[in-house]
Amino acid sequence: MAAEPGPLHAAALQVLRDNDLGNWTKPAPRLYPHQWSWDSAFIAIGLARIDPERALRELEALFAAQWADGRVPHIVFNPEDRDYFPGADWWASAETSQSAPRTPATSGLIQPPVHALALQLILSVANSRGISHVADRVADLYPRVMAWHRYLATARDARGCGLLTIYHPWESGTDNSPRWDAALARVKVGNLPKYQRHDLQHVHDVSERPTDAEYDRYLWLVELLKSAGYDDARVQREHPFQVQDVLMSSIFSAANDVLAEVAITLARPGSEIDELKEWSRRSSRAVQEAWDTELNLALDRDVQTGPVRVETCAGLAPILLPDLGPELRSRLVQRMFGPGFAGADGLAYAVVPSTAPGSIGFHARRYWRGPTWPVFNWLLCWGLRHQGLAREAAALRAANLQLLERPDACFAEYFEPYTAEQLGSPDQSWTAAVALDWL
Ligand code: 2M8
Repeated sequence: MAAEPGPLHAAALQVLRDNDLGNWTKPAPRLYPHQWSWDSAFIAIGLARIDPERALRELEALFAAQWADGRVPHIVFNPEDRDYFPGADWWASAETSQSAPRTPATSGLIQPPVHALALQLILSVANSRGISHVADRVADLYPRVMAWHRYLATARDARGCGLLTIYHPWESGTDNSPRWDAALARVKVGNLPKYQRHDLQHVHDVSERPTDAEYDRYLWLVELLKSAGYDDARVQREHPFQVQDVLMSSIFSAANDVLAEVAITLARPGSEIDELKEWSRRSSRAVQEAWDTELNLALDRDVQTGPVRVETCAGLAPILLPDLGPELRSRLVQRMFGPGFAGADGLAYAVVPSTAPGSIGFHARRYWRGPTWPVFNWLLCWGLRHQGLAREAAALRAANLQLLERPDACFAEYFEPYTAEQLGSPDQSWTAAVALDWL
């Protein structure tokens, strides 16, 4: 007999219910009032076994805002909420690009493509429970997900090298990571319109969020993308921030492999399945080539200056690759659980922090510069499980659940790694969603 869901499960579900706006879910009650791309994918994963129809609606709402060129915007704006900056007006997507939908308003950036993982889980739940109307709607959504992957494989990897290029730290999902410090430092901020941040009003301590100097650069990069009409070919000619992202590329490799399985279940044409498998192999190869034997991590590559030598959780992303060899697999496990990450001295729980303690750019409280993100740990667990490393996946899952079970954890956005203090927003949807999946 299956165990009854316990109080953590009930509390996690309540967070998702409270943040639910009908067809999509806010990432956080106040800090993030719109729909975010990869948050929605993780939310769909958390809901898939509980309510597969609602989980699918989350993805359908997101893909309804897909651009004509296939990109899935990182934010879909809620017209009823103006308490987020930069809002729809700043992005001016529809005014700037023919590809953007007229409505709803969206940003012009992307985020990592975890959506296929959610789609596959929903399809398998629907098929195993005989919920044919959900399986049919997965088949209807599939071409949009395929178009999204095609956009990434072509526009974001114009030379077909396997590494996807990002134009802004916000595209990486690990916004304020030391991964971006050097590239961002080179950005010369021009004539930026005056603006007011809203994020600082929604956290206890402003030092947990990026600095104003960083925000100037973030916003200036958006100005530059707008002046290039959000057009990939133009952006790649002139944009000062272009980095080949190993996390994005590893996720893409895994997601193509998973989407190929969905395509097989849906009896899609063989040519399409072959194409997905080729994109998966290509990215996997390139990420494995980005492995640095000194730092024992995969390194992003700045298009202007070469490998970015920092030690962050993104460097562990090859654990997601479907065709990883045994040697790299065992190095990754050692690195992940070793003294640089989950095995670091003095951590409250043996979970993977966002930046290796003591390495360049590490800060225990700052955004993506040291704290622990349970959602990122979930991704690593997914990878470990798919590598057949069940014992390691179970250990990482257990440590994360212990952290989330603390009475004051409140499904926080991120946690201080030494004290387990909750940071950022409480009641963060994706933290609740991955807890649901783990439970
Ligand atoms: C954070 O990013 C947004 C900008 O997109 C922000 O700081 O305002 C990141 O953690 C990102 O990965 C996440 O999707 C978003 C919403 O949770 O918040």
